[in-house]
Amino acid sequence: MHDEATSDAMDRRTAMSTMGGMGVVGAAALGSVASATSPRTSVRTEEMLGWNKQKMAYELPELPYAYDALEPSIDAKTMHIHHDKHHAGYVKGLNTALDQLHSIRMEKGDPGTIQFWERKLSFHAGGHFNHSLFWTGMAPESAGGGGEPTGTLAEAIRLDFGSFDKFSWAFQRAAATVEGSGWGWLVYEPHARRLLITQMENQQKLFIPGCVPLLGVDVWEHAYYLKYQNHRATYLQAFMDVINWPEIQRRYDEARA
Ligand code: MN3
Repeated sequence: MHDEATSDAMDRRTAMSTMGGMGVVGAAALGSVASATSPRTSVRTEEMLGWNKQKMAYELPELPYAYDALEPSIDAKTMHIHHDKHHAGYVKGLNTALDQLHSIRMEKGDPGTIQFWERKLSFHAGGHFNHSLFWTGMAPESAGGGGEPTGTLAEAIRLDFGSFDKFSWAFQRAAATVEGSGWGWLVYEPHARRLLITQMENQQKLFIPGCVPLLGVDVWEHAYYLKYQNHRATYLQAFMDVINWPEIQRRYDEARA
């Protein structure tokens, strides 16, 4: 949609450092998506990120539930377009960027386009990893989606934000006020060993390097406009009803291991 213009405006240095942060931690966070309550308990990292070693390319992972499973919070039509078109587009863009950079290294491309393709790489890799975390970070209410976290994650949220309600408010406000297209995140900051709420613009900008993404909500208009139009805050409220807290707890445990 706005992918071309917005991604090109990015500083390459930011792109690469952010890419490194999200790439590594994104993959780590997806390391063992399987959990006792996850609908697909045998999913491994390679399957989740759709990395095909034979083809040396990424493939679009399937949704871990039916397209209409998150109704009424997220409608089936939005899920179809979002997953099959938008997420698929990021996977395609990521593979194209990797191919182009490979060609340049093989002296079959124009070295003058390296900055262009590095920016594409950062943007589309961010898009692919973000969405992979997004789908698996949600679950139908019938499968335990929504409610509040329990255990060590609940304790950490109380410690770092005061209470679950204060966290919920701050997380929704941060996501609601992302300028333009982007994401709201709950992340683990490994140096202070604490939780942070952060904003992300586009698919990668503003993300703090080293932080481990735990819970992300997509606030690009394509994520909510069909059902909620311009009411981003209402969409965010509904998103809280389908958060897969056992999976977020699992990522939190993995980040601290
Ligand atoms: Mn999206």
